[in-house]
Amino acid sequence: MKLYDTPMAPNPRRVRIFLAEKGATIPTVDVNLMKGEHRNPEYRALVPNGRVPALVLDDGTVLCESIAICRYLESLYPEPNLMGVDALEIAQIDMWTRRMEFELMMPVASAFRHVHPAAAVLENQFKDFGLSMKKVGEKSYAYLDKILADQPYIAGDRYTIADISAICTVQFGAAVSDIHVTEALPHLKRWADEVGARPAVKSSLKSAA
Ligand SMILES: N[C@@H](CCC(=O)N[C@@H](CS)C(=O)NCC(=O)O)C(=O)O
Repeated sequence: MKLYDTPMAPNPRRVRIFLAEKGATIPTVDVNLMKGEHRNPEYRALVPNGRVPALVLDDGTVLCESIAICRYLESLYPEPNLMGVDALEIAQIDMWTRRMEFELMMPVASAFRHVHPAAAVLENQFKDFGLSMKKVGEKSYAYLDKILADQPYIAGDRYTIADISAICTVQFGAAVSDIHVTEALPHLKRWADEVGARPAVKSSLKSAA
């Protein structure tokens, strides 16, 4: 297996954290988005939508979409379980993961892609849209703060892929989208400090070449 990865981006980082939590390592190939390597014909031939991450299996099968990749890896490396053990828990973790993707990752990523000067190589930028997405992201942070007042982790009482999705987003938001977990969000801050201190989360930070 080979993982096509990129250092700073939140989606591939989800897969790196997932693997690290399981104590698994697989070879990775870094794709430099800022240099447009994901648009090279060789990469497009492998991954037609030109996104990262992508997992190439030994028989040449290509899996895209972070959660689909994690689902595959969860089957290969079942422990520790990060995606649910029974019908209800699987559904609940999926529900929260999808919320994290649509309500958190999407606005926070859009705030970067449409506002940050460095993202101009990736996006036809509409700054007003990006700033409106920043506000949507901030509202989602406030919503999560309320959720985390009543439960320790995003999907309930244990750490899961939903937390991995959220911590990648929150740390990305602080780094490049100017969205911050302030003292006014004490429950989100407690969660971000705790999850951010996990060895798998810390070790997954890679700097760009
Ligand atoms: N839904 C996909 C999203 C993948 C994605 O958009 N990845 C970004 C990096 S985080 C990317 O490849 N961007 C390339 C581009 O913007 O052209 C997933 O969950 O993996």
